[in-house]
Amino acid sequence: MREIKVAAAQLGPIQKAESRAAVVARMIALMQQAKAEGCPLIVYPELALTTFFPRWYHEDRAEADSWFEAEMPSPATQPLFDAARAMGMAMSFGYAEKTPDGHHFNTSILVDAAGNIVGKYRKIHLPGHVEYDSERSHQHLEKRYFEPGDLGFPVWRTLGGIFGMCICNDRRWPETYREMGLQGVEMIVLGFNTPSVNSQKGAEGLAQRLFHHKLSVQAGAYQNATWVIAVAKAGDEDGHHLMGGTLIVNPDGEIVAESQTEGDELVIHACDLDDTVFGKETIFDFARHRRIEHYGRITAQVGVVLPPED
Ligand code: CDT
Repeated sequence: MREIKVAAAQLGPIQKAESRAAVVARMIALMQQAKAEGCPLIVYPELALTTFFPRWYHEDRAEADSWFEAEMPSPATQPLFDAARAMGMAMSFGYAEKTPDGHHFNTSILVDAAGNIVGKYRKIHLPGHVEYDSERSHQHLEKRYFEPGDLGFPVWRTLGGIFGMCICNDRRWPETYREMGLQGVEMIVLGFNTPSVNSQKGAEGLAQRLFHHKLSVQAGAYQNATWVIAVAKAGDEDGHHLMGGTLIVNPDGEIVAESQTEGDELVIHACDLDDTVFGKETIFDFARHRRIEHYGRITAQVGVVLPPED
């Protein structure tokens, strides 16, 4: 048994005018609760420090840089790192990263109980658009503000297991999980900000969005025999609603714990990393059962799959 009690720390809405200091205070309050519950690991959402700013159009890139952290720990997050180290808590959270050479990524980090950043992931699947789009009910400008991640989907041997990260839209793509599954991942932590309506398809509302979210996360967990911790930023941000749906999913693809609110809320479960072993040694033993040579030939032309050559 390799049990790790995880706190999925859903954050309620963060308004545009709310300071990072105020958000970090909320994050520390959740961490104190998680510590009191006996959790050594707390997981926060995507872009945890601010409102979901890609909904706001900035013509001037430099102006948009105000949403980014130029270092980590940054001045605003130093109190979070100090609190985590003092409590001996490991954590993961997402933030907008500006690198010293001027690149911009939607990033999440994994920090061990001593406060060392042991893992970094940069979001690969960036949804939305680059320019202001008056046809949409709301803007989703991730493609404007971020470059696709350049780190792949690594895994890290830490906290007594094999950990991976992805961010929000990544969770809808099977290859996200499979990349990490092929490296033996035992727990994937991810944060998300998902508007509860589709900006281009009015009929797609909260119920369908929650369904697709759960479908993706549960399938990814099951098909790769891994735990998945999926953490929302939820609620009404300046009139824009983000769905909740924070989940802890076991390696059988079952939801074992989920949020009940759209506010700051801990979702806790004691996850046994050894629960991944059965799936990895049986139906999803990739080394024994995958038959890549029979899958077909994928040509350089994207999307065209040809039958295998004789
Ligand atoms: N943050 C993020 O990636 N959200 C997307 C919304 C998709 S609609 C442009 C998601 O996949 O949940």
